[in-house]
Amino acid sequence: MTKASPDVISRAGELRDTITEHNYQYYVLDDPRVPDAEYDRLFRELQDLEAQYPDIVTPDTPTRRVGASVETTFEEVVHRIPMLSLDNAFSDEELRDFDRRVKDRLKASDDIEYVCEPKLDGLAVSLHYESGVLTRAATRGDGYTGEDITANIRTIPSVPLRLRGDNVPELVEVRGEVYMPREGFEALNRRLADKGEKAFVNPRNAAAGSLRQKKPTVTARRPLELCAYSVALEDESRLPATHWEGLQQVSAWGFRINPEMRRATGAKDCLQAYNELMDKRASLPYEIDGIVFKVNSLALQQQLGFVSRAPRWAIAQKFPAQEELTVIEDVEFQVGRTGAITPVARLKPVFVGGVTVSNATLHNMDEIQRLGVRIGDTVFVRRAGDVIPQVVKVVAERRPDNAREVQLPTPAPYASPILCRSRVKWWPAVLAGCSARHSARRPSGTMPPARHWT
Ligand code: 9MJ
Repeated sequence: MTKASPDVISRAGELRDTITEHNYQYYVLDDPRVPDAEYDRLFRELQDLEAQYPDIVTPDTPTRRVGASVETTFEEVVHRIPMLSLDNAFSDEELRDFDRRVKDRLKASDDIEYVCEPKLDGLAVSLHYESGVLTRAATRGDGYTGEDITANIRTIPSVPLRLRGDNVPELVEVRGEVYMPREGFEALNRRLADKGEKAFVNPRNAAAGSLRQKKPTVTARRPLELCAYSVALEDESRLPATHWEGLQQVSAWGFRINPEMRRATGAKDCLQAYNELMDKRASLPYEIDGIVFKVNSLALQQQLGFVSRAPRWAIAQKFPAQEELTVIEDVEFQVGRTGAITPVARLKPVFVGGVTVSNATLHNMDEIQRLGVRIGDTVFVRRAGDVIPQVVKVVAERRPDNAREVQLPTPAPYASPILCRSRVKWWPAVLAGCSARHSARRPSGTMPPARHWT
């Protein structure tokens, strides 16, 4: 093997730093600094050098996020500090009770300062960095023991393989949530549907399924992100005084932290943060299922301690659920202006995503087949953000004996339907032949015009 010259070693180091910086700008700050073509040239140059001189490869090189032959081990990992869960508050009153308990326990007369964090709906993970390099990533598991998912976590571009900055501690553990942004989730489901594979019910399941892969090459193709929300140091004397400052430190090390985080003093301010985040919920590019309030002072957190499996210094206040169960009472066919026919499920009304929903799109006949929907089925209905409510899963165990198959509308005998691969199209002339139940009537309720969602 040819030994790399000092010039080659130096150029490889320069390329690694430049590419790592571009990755940070792109994946963490969402602010790319170079066009893709330039990035690709740099990446290829580094790949070529490393192929020619394998001994210059470092554990944190950006070319090796996906190890060629490495498989995720899922070996058992005991958490040095347990990854406990959060208590929930389901109403404003329960949040006020929480704040009262905190103040009573601390014998505080002044209002308490909290950090308010969007509660991402993903999977909690723990990342260990030794001398600044990512050495181990684990799932939360039961809070005490998780699974080693290092090879999969390395494929997530917003996870730093090396901490930024010079003054990094010897051993640090960063915790956060791995999640799949809405756009990536929808693109992934489209891709799976095109291949005739089963789609994921929601972004959380998609993120979980992606992390559970044995082959990191599969995980690498999934649009996952990591958002950090806490830090623990071996050398506690290096911890800042507040959780907020800890988050700023984590951000400086190169992690994505949530830009919606803010501080609030007292329960009233917290409830205002809850309402403001609720108003923003639909417009965020990722799903959240609530807001987490954490006592900001680490000294006060320590004083409060833990009860059973949850910290006394934090609580999650939940948002209305975006998925509920209901029953399909009928399926009708809605005809758009272009003649495209969309099956619409008439549902037993259900409160989901903050509104009462009585219709949900079934998209097309392929989708009905893929889901295996029958009239009478109990189904998961999902309404996330401002999108049309969707039927995402049939609960097979709850199928009644009299469940009926969904029938296509019967066309007039003189007209022939045009059957496309993924959608049934009918010429408008055919509509005259449709029965009343399959008429072009626009369904009442929450559905916008067909052209937005067929
Ligand atoms: C989420 N899911 O976004 C925590 N979380 O803190 C945030 N989860 C958490 N914090 C301690 N922002 C345990 C869990």
